[in-house]
Amino acid sequence: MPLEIVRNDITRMDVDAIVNAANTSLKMGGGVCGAIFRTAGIDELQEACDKIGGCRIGQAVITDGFNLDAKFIIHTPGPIWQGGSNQEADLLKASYYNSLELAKNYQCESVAFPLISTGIYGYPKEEALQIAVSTISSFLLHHDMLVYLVVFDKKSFVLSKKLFTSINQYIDQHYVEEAERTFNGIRRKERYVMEQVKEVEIPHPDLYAEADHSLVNLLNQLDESFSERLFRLIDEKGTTDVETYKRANIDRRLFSKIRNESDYTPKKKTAIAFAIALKLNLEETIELLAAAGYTLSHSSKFDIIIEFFIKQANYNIHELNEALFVFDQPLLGI
Ligand code: AR6
Repeated sequence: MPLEIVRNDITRMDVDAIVNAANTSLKMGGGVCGAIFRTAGIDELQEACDKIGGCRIGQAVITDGFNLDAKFIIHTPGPIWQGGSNQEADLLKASYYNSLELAKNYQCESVAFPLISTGIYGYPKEEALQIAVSTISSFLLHHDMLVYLVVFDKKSFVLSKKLFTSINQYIDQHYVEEAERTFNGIRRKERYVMEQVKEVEIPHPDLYAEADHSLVNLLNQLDESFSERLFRLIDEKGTTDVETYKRANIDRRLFSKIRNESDYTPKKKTAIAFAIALKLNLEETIELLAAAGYTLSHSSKFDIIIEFFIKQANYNIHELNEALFVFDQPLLGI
């Protein structure tokens, strides 16, 4: 799990680096800073900080962890809350971001943050937590690191738990989208080449009537893609994305791939699962399948079972899957 919110004393965290909510002169202070200095060893840590000399708000510097379990301490002075119109949000974001970058540069695999600025510096906890979580989760979309957000008091912990669920979903979703984007980028190129070959070899006869037979013109005649058609149907049926992928028995992450790639080509069983979820009639089902390059045929047991259910207007995907299972056919959805 890349971002975990825990309730703990940060000095007890067994991680590669802990982050100190520091001041710009890097002197021992109160709050989490005082606790870190006391556990690490006041003299050694102060000496190391004095060698660095200081740090600007939103920037980050690193020292040894001395007597802490953590190998390193990353010191970042967060902004002092002044009502919100003095770039506090940007500076707080910078504190998290620059600390993470520094941790990455020191090959840290795990880092623990306190809720920077939310004590002596007076930043409202709820807003600070949102900034912390969104900055960390955005960073984790592109980097592998285990990040703990260590909250000390009960109030922010309760809030964190609520946010925690949605943030995990955010990271999950952006991370997959990222991976798929690269994959589809490659596939898009392959498909483009295939389309050129296909279109050059067997152009649509109607298109011969056109004055200009150029490849670009031919490609402009493409119908709407599977994904475009699917999301148009979702709108037309007045349903929601969540209802659709749940009724289709489709994994949320796969659904988000399709949502983000207008030229995504699903497996046939996925395309059919959507037809079932959207309660499409036979004609509409065939149209949706065609957009992904498939059809229903009577030479296939699988297709006939699907056709049977659709004609019965039985759109219960689990019943349909039971039937497919009995007939040794692939099941719908994921
Ligand atoms: N473990 C985890 N979190 C803690 C701990 C701990 N041991 N102790 C406090 N917190 P603060 P700031 C939480 O005041 O607002 C210092 O003097 C605390 O509940 O430590 O950024 C520095 O030297 C709060 O939510 O940091 C600076 O001068 C959060 O840590 C100034 O305070 C941050 O509170 C920085 O103020």
